[in-house]
Amino acid sequence: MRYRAMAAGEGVRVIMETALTARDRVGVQDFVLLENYTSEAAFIENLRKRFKENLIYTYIGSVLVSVNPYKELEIYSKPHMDRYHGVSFYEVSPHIYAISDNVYRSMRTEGRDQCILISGESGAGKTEASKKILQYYAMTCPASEQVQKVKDRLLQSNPVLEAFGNAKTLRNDNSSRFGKYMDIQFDFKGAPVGGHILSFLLENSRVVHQNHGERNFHIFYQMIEGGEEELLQRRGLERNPQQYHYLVKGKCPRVSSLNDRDDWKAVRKALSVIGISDEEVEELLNIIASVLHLGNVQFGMEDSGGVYITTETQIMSQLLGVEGTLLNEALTYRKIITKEEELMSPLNLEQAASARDALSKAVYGRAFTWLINKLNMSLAFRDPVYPTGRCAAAIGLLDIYGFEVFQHNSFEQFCINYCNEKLQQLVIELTLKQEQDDYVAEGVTWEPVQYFNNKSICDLLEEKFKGIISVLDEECLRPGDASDITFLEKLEVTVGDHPHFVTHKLADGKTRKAIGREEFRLLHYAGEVNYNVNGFLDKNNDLLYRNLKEMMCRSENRILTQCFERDELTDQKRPETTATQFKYSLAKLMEILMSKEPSYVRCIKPNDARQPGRFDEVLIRHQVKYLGLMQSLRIRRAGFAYRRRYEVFLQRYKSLCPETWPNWQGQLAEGVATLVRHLGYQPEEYKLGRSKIFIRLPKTLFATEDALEVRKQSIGERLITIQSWWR
Ligand code: AOV
Ligand code: MG
Repeated sequence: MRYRAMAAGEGVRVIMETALTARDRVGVQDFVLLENYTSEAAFIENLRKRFKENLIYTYIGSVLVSVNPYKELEIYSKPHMDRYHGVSFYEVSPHIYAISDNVYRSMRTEGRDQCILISGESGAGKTEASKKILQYYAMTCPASEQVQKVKDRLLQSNPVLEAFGNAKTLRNDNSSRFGKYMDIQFDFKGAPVGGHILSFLLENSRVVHQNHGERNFHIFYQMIEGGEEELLQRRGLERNPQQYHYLVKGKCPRVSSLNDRDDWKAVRKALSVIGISDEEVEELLNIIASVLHLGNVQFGMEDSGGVYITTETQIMSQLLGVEGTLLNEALTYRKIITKEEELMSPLNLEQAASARDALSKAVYGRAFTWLINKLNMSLAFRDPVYPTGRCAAAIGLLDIYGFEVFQHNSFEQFCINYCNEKLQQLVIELTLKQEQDDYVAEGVTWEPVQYFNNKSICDLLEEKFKGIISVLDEECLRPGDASDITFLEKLEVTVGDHPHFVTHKLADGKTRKAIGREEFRLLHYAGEVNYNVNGFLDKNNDLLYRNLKEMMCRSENRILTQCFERDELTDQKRPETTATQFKYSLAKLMEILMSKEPSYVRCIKPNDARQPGRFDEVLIRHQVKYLGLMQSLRIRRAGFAYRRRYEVFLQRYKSLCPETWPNWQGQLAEGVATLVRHLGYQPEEYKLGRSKIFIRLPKTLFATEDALEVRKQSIGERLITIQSWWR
């Protein structure tokens, strides 16, 4: 064996065995080092070994794979951060901090905007990962007093966003119900000086309805549980979520993993750190309270068929800042404007309930947008010397709602899964491109890899004129008998023969039992989902009756006046539908991400029970498959398993060759060539590119690595523990 040439004296076997046992026990820290890299079983086994040892992070080249431990690990302290600060990516064990640091250093050295794309299904750990990255930058980047303020605001934006935008679902007690892309802006010294948040499609239907076992947005429960007595009294609220229809539809107002009272305190503090004034907080809480009261509005039926309100509305009109009579009228009548006249048409019971719910959704949804704008104002980069100056570069963090499948899936899941489909597409395109570019830049021949491309599913969803969203919009705009069912029928005609679209109808006229008559099934990259079309048209239209809008435009609540602007009333153009707005915002997001240097965190959920220590192989195998991890590994291993920049390789192994030790004075490439010749590398085992060495098989690297251990032992140097390299 090659290492024997360098090994001096006794103990070689012992050290070799230590190395092997460690590798055997904790697996390899980078999947590219797996001998049997095409085997899914070997991949999962490696994940399992590491998970068992609480090693939740593993690389595939530069991609970080993270398995949710569902328990607090002692790996996120300041000393841990320090260990990764300024240290080369591969010199330390895999960690979210290593990725964070690497991205930061790339931004600093190349001056190019970066982004970190975090993906994985609901509950896999995306939001936690994004928070850890933010904390890392807040703790390790240089800071003046001014910068400290920005850091605090960046950090405190999280509790606020989570309170208003997250909720308990059946998949995750703290599930993100909006997509978030956050830019952290840095100055020329590398200090964070500002930030900007883009939010995507908040699931505002949750305000008025929650499925069994789910909750409304956290903020409602936090205010009810944690709000001071006087704060609740002034808003006519009782300290009991059971009193509010909007809070108990899912029949679980309390969640054991959440402490609403403590979270309330944290949110109040965060709002003030962000710079939202006391008056604004008051107004914001008035809005939250008004939504709770709206949910309790009940109607009675008049003999004429019209409706009247049977519940008290005074406090609600005060909170909304609108006149009581106007509010009562707007909830029971609809204004119709013809060329000749304006008519007030009475609503029936069903229409009145849906007008009430539409108002609640609009009020909450727009208040959320106001909050994001407010956060952005607070985070805006202001250069004290050059007020119009630009920051040097930015790091973007993408944390969206993960792919989700429930027993009952509706328009919301359709949008969320569409978003995941787009992100997957981007990841495929970018990783392939990055890899290809690396080979071309280094002058090394690229060997193409077969891979699954989900572009055709994205087309099925969003293609102009014939995609599902187009068909949906068409039905939303069509006057007359358009309904959720006619939408489904149109889909069958338009996309019925698409390989990723299925309904209950079989080609031979028989029925497929697993799909309901009001459902269509999409074969997503991540799995099959049946969508029930009920409510698709309404949710896509998201209409608010004109008189409700008019009323809100006159509100005296200062936040609501900013949310409902009068221009909206005079604007003749029909607003874009929800799905189309979402499609445009995703296209814009993709453009932003494409313009930046991407890094990836791929999150895996180990079990559905959310328990620590449980490694559910079937569930994990499924995620490994659809996240395309084997594919990423194959692409990464196509040709060469391992590659390092010359300086990194030489620095690590120079002690193994008398000519490169202690310092190589010549060209880096020559130094590496001399070193590997001395180590006895055969020509077919490696290639030298322009700035990197490419090694074909892991065993070559293992032998070199073992030799390094032997040398360190034999010359009595402090042993760099095998674990630190292999973990
Ligand atoms: P998600 O963002 O991927 O789901 P989260 O980041 O909210 O998932 O993680 C879900 C839960 O898993 C958290 O509330 C923690 O309890 C736990 N968890 C995740 N990562 C870690 C970690 N590194 N260490 C300890 N516990 C962790 V969704 O937003 O639903 O798609 O839409
Ligand atoms: Mg999340």
